[in-house]
Amino acid sequence: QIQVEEDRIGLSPEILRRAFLDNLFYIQGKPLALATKNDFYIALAYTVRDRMLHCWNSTASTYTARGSRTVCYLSAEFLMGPHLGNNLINLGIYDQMKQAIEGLDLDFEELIAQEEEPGLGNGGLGRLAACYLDSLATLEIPSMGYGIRYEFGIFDQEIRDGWQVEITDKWLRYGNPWELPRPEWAVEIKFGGYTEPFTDDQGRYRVRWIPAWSVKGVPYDTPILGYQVNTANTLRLWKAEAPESFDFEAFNQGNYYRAVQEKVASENLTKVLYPNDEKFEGKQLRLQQQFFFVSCSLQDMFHILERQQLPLEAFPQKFTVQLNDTHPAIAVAELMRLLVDKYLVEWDKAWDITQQTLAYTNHTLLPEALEKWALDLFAGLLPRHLEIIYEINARFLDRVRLKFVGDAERTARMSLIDEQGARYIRMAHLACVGSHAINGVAALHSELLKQTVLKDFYEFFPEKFSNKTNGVTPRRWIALSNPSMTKLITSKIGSGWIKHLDQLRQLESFVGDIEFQRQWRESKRSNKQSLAALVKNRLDITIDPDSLFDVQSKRIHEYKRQHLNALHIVTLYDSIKQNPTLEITPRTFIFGGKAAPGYYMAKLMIKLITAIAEVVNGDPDVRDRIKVVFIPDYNVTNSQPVYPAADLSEQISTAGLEASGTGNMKFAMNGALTIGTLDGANVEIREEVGAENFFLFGLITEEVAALKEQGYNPWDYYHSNDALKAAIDLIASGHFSHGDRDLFKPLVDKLLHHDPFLLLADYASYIECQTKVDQAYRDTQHWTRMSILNAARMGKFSSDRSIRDYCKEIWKVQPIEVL
Ligand code: 26R
Repeated sequence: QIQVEEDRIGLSPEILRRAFLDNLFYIQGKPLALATKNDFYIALAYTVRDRMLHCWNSTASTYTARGSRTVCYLSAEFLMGPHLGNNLINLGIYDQMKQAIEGLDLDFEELIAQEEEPGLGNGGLGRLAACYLDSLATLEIPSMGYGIRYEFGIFDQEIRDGWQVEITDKWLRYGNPWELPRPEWAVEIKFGGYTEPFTDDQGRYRVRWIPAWSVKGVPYDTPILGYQVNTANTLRLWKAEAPESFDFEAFNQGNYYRAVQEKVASENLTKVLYPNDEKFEGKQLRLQQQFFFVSCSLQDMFHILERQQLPLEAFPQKFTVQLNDTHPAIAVAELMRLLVDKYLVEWDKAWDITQQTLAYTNHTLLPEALEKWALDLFAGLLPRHLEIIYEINARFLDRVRLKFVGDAERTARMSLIDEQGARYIRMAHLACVGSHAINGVAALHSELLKQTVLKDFYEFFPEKFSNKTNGVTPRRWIALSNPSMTKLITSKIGSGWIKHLDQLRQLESFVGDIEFQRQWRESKRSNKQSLAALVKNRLDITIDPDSLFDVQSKRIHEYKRQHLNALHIVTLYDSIKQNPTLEITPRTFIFGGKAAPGYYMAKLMIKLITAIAEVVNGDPDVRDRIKVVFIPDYNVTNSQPVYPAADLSEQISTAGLEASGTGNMKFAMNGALTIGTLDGANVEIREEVGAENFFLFGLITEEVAALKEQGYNPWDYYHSNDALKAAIDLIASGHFSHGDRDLFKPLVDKLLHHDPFLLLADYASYIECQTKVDQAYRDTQHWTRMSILNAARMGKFSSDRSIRDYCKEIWKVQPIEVL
């Protein structure tokens, strides 16, 4: 009895090893001699999971006993990254487990690398949700992540002939040891059909929704353990399956095949993650996904309320629901429907509950990313919700008219329905009206929200608006991914900083310490060496760890301006070709990132970078001074060795367009200096690390607006800057495309004739700033000082700080310790 218990919870290397062998045999059914790498990985994962289950259970019972208020984070994306390494860090048994495994002559790192990461997100927004779950658990906040269990996550990227090729992400292929299906808590989700009014037996006017079809939502739960606490919260992802009994008719008619077909159709609902970011497409299946996971999650909350025998009025006391962008904004209408139609709460009371419960975070200002659903599509899928939205709108616009008498234009602007031409439902408006709190994700972004896309709403309810600057978890982004720096920092200031990142400030007292500087450089150098080995291994490109590693990794997008970075490379290349003895700091330009499959210009940007790489890396005149690498399939796993190896972080979006950025934080925390515009969280990073430790360039938001206002003409910049003209001409000439002058024509033409992201206007400033970087890197000591100060002053950008702000100012929740 005690023996079994010990093997499932014991933490010494000896017990871990025995437990691992036990799981290998009893779960994978393999003795050591016959096991594959995947068998080892699964056995290892179960050995870790076993050690989390007590925490998970105690957490649940503690929350129930204490009747705690729960944060429900609703997100269509959770970009969790691999669980194993992170759970080992949070359990505090990384080194013990390594010892246990290596004692069996197995390669520990190789087993960890076996995990297929759950890539259930596109980029920033999904990864933010994952960092927030880590901080919520670490801060001991009762919380639950709710989302979709996509069978295929974000596609895997291959580069063929320099172009992106998409491969389906079969992440569940070898099983997922971290999740537990909970079919007993499945819920039913209805779609389509029509509504009809009726009078119920108490003489009340009501509406009945007669749906046309339904699916079943099955929850899959993953424990989310905090760092060195007993709290293990839950990520609950919903999978769509065929409904239990909807198709009886088909069976009765003997139409067995149709019934089976419908089963297949049901499962399509959660089949695949939409790989678009920042470009809205009104796809019916996407609306189905959104409503599906929102309804599943809200129904789940009602079940919890019932199980705890709490009245409906307690809903906002029991739950606070955060909407991660507008993807779950249909929650406004669905919560109203459940309260009014199912639980017979009167409208005003239901509206109070809804508003008190919901809060909305905006993550983008790009107009093309704002979700608006065509009215007929919406009506076909959610006829009852459309009526509810009309009712919300009618009541809301009455209030607008009362406050702004005679301002019909304002009423039209604020309406939940866009009626200029074809009619659409504006999801951001629905989210604003239905929530008690609205926030942006960096100081600048939150200000711009109030001045631009949500201006009317800010004027109507200013008290709802606030800023919550993003953050990232130091557990994954430092402790796990940068062990050499972690060890060095801990040797100086102890390990408290992993939970209290502000403590990194203590490093400032060592900034002038020559020995510490040397160790700091040595750590960075070894991280660069590791990345170089990876690049050699995977791409067969040799890069020099003593060169400056200049990195831009993020989704490929025109507003993020990877092509501005490319123009700098071409300029350097051209100046070396013109002047072969030119002295420059040797640099390695590293790129990584996926393009949305339907985003032609982004794919062409990838081709441009790989084409430049081919020429530059193949040219003996330049290749010892500059190298260009495109790392394929940039995801959480592949990103983890990148941040620790960077010297320079490229954060070069057009001012006003990057809501926050979070990669910028990961780089700086790992001792990279930033070259960046005053955009998103760059503004606050620069404030924290000090202007003297940040390479600033480019137009500011107001100048961008003014320039566009006065009529921007990229052509003028092209003709008045020789280096710029030379760089663009070289690309247009076919120099990087085997003489093909057509290949990059769409990109070049767009820059010369339209350039909506102002690359040409910012070019001179960018190049000048890069020259300063080049100079600064030669002063090794000074660069090291700046690098240390960057890391030391990043405390603000821990997601723990962000979550504390949300808890205090929006969610009104307190930690509950799990014993
Ligand atoms: C509507 C749909 C196609 C869609 C639009 C936009 C789908 C996904 C997105 C992604 C957006 C919302 C996103 O990821 N935004 C990023 O959020 C990060 C976290 O707040 C920010 O750091 C980053 O600046 C922002 O681009």
